[in-house]
Amino acid sequence: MKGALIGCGFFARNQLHAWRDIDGVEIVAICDRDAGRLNEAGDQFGTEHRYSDANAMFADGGFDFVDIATTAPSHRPLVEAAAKAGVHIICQKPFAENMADARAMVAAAEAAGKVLMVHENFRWQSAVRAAIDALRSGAIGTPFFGRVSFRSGYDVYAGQPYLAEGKRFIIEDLGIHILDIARALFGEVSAITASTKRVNPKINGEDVATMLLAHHGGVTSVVDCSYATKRDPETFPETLLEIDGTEGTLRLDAGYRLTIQAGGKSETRDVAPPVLPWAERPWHNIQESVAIIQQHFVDCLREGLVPETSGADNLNTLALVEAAYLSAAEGRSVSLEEM
Ligand code: NAD
Ligand code: 89V
Repeated sequence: MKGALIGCGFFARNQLHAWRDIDGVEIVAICDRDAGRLNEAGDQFGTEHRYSDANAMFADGGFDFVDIATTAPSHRPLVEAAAKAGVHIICQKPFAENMADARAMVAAAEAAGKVLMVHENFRWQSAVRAAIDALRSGAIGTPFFGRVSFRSGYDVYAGQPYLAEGKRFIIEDLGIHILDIARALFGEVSAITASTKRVNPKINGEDVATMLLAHHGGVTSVVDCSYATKRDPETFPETLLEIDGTEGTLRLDAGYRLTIQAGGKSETRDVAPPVLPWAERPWHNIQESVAIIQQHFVDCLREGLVPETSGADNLNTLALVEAAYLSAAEGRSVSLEEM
């Protein structure tokens, strides 16, 4: 299976490492408008075909899928060009800056008969996955309350300076992952209430968001995110969980410790992710999930299955992001039907 990658920036290195480790997959072409980044990635990964223009790369072809690793503003034109070129697509989050663009991308891939998956990787982190699997197996009965929490003071702006520049920040960049985990755990959402705050005066967007979600299945969840939380130990980039069910409780605590209490027993497991050979702490958790989600994409292509985080699925996560911003702006609960 041959692939191409567009966007050789900060995060794409992880994607290139992960592709290199997947059996039967080869990245044969890469593209970036920035010649320095293009050549640095091309030299590191030995990629011969290098392009500054994605349309030229699509015109030359020679690959089955494209991995779009650019930031959101470029996603729609690149996804539409990929669909037109007749290749399968994996696209980074945030999938789009608005619902109209996201729906147009899903429609373009559908019309072309190609698979479109969003690189929504946090639900694929092995610690989070262990919690999802335990919950789905009924380990604590039927859940009725959940807290999905990401609080950190890690300097994310050093590696990703654009995060400090946008009008929107934490819900769009990080909250999107945490809202997606809430969907994976508790199902779809009927209404959301959100409040946001900017604590760090050096950034333009909000760096704190607290959201209350009413899920169709009857769970109420709290999704809270902060990049302004100075604490020790620093837990970046761990998502912590507290879930109450009719038969017990599940906790994913700092240090990747999963505790399930049910039937009078308490079991604690170490669910820490491995540090892959090309990974480094503290990013190893995210880096492992990149390898897992890309393997999932390849497995789906090989077996003709719809990826769990398909473009169509991701519309529901993106709708939560939009609804959260609307709720915070207007100081009211927002029904997802409004999206
Ligand atoms: P970046 O700005 O460092 O890199 C993006 C690269 O894309 C740049 O080199 C830029 O020149 C190139 N580019 C942009 N538009 C292009 C176009 N039309 N044609 C060719 N090249 C183009 O950004 P980043 O920090 O690597 O983030 C990329 C995406 O990955 C973002 O959407 C970000 O939210 C996401 N991200 C995801 C995770 C995750 O865990 N899933 C983690 C970090 C970043
Ligand atoms: O995963 C991400 O999307 C990153 C970060 C962890 C820094 O929020 O942008």
